Amino acid sequence: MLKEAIYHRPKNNYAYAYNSSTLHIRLRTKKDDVDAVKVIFGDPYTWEKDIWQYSKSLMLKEGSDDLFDYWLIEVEPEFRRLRYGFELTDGKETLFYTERGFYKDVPKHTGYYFCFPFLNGIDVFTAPDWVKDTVWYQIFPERFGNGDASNDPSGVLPWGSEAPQPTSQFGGDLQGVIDHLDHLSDLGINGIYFTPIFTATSNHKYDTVDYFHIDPQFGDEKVLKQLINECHKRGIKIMLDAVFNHCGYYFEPFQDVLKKGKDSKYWDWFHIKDWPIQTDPKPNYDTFAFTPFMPKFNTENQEVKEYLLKVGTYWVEEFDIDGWRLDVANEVDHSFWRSFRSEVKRIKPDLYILGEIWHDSMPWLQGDQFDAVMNYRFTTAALDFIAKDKIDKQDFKDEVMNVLSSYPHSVNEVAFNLLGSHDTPRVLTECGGHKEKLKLLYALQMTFPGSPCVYYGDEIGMEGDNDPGCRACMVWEKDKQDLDLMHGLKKLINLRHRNTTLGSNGRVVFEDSPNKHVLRYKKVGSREQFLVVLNVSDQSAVEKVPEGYDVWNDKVLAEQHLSLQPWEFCILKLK
Ligand code: ARE
Ligand code: CA
Repeated sequence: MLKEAIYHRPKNNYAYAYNSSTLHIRLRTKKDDVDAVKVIFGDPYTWEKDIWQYSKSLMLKEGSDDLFDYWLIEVEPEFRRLRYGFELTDGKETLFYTERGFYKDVPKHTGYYFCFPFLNGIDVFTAPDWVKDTVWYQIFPERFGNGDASNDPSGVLPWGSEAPQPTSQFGGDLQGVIDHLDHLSDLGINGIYFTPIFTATSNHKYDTVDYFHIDPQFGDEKVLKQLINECHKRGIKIMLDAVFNHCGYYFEPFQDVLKKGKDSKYWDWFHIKDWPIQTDPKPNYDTFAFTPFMPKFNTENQEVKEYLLKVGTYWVEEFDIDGWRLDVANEVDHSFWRSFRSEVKRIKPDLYILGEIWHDSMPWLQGDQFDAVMNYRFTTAALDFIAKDKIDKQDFKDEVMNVLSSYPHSVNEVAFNLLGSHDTPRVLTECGGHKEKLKLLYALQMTFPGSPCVYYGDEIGMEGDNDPGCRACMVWEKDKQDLDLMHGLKKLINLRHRNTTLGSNGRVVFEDSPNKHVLRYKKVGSREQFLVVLNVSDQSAVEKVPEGYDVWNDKVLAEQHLSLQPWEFCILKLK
């Protein structure tokens, strides 16, 4: 047994409260090294005649990545406290693993064991229930629909007349979204994520000038209210983008600093290193990246904190929004986010807080800050495997299991799973225009645990390279939309809505396949199971499948050797 590979540390993804009565305990071992693991567990204060009373249970091998196996067990400790250790067997030796290391015999005293001191309800990571049943649609407001020509900025270009440039304006607005809500409802969408809509200078509005008003190019507060009402009537949730890491150059407090220097009462609102302020060749104040137009806030300043928290609560209280997506979330201090969470949840306990983090995010997902992060690791793995043929099936499975085991199940169930966004090339472009690949990606995304998001226009086959290419005007002419693609996606979304095991209520269990390019996984729910088979290849493939109901083609399938056409997939509800 390779002891060096064996790892456990209480809290985070290795030991956490799944809900108010259940603990999940995980263990990592070297891949294919250990045959069985039992957890030894008991209440720390239950002794009889000086002997600690414990039980033993087998752990389930949850999955593996390239280096490790991951083991899991659910425990419901009667008194909400737990001491525990592990008994590992590889056929040759048996070892006991505790907080104090490895032993040949089972340690007698609880002091040696790992400790989950107490399951305090208030500390349990709990994301809003509705999130896992939500299929999001991301809208970049300047480019979705122009419903009101009277608010068009000067120099507006005819809709879709040319490829977008960094400063183009096409006149999209909130009325344009209201006008097209049927399109979203028809697709089965029940959540919209808007990139910023508050007054700002650029077309993307990430350089906020006024946090309390809708950008006049997009409409006003009245139109937003109307939009939110219309959406809520249709069961569509609304998530707005909060840009709290930085403001725009023309934000009044920053302008005041530019004018008055150290005499400005806002001097300490930013991180200014020198006077006079310079923007070239590099700003001498902290910014987002090195963008002088985005001065970074000093969120440790009490006034800044109060100001931004007011923004956070204002739009929830007055406009009843359902979620906040937090821009550049990992560059803002944790203490700010803790206050943010308690403030906004005080007003609306089931508000969704989604942080924009592209990297490992466990420090923000412990229950006191965010409910989820944008799952770009899922995006990259899916694209590298299916769209770009850059990694093989094994690499894909390894990466996915690595991501899933990096977080609690409760976190994975609400992860924001996207295939692309306003910050990446469009998914169809990543597929080299290959629509069959895109359909497989949609099948994967819609049968994966988490909260999937469709980037506007991807459903009808729009293409576009990295920013600004991915931000073209939505195509509304029916004859220019790929309706076949859209109907396929609609069907998948509906399947997901009707069968929650396909979504977050089903755990992913990969299966082997004799075909190198066929990906198989089960979705295991508490009462039912599905089998998903994706043929990621231009060759047909034969796969042995058990008896079940083919929910994609709506027919019963007997146990058989199923022939899959190139790029075909099958979703089977198992008997
Ligand atoms: C503009 C130009 C770009 C140019 C850039 C240079 O359009 O072509 O490269 O300026 O300064 C907003 C606008 C952008 C604009 C940018 C700056 O939408 O169009 O770019 O402002 O003015 C990292 C951050 C992540 C961030 C991305 C972009 O961690 O937070 O970079 N995303 C948010 C928003 C953006 C927004 C901003 C932040 C600023 O979603 O839309 O940009 O408010 C790796 C790294 C990640 C990195 C990621 C993408 O995987 O690990 O950390 O994300 O790549 O670069
Ligand atoms: Ca307009």
